[in-house]
Amino acid sequence: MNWEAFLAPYAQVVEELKVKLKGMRAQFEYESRHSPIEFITGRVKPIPSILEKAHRKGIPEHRFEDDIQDIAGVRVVCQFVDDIYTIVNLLRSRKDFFIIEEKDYIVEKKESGYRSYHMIIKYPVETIHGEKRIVTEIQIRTLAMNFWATNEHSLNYKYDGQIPGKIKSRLKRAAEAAFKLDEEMSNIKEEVQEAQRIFYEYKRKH
Ligand code: 0O2
Repeated sequence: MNWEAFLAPYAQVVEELKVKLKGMRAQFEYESRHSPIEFITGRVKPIPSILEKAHRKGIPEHRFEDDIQDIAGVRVVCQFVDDIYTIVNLLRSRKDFFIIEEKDYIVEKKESGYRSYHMIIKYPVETIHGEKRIVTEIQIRTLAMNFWATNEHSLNYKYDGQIPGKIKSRLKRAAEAAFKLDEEMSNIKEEVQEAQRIFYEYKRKH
């Protein structure tokens, strides 16, 4: 496998999508509206992680492009749960990629306690050999969901996917607490947004 050649279009997709999503965020801000996007990150899955997933799921090399759907990954982090669905609707209306699948792990959380909205898309990139459609995963989640997932991800790494039962049940409780935090914040959303608008205007003028 020539990894450099294989991964190059994935890196391009991640960069292009980051630019586009950051553009959306800026547009919300200069229209002086609450931005549903807090921040955006993206990464190309590291080679050892691709190989581990392929091994775990029994995916042969010629199926990597279609069956490992998160080689290119972009994450959109929002303040409020509602914002996630605002982003989902905006992404659904775009004409620059095709949606293959949507997974709502917010309505239906994963066994671990994980919550997020996943959108799997096919994104066309221009290469010197013509257009290539790259399968990409967009994860959309709140700050609280991101906090939980980041910590759980670290623990999974530390324990090589075998988190001890005691920590696992604490993590499940933490996931519920994070969800409760999202619910509580949603109840004062208008107040928070109004305060942020005032602050944004102040920053613009000074
Ligand atoms: P990384 O390091 O983020 O790239 P699978 O990966 O087998 O669970 P599948 O069907 O490939 O499942 O896709 P799914 O469920 O949409 O998960 C893909 C990605 O979602 C994961 O990538 C994580 O980023 C995230 N994710 C899914 N479940 C969990 C979870 O329980 N905890 C955390 N922290 N993240 C999760 P990778 O490859 O695991 O890792």
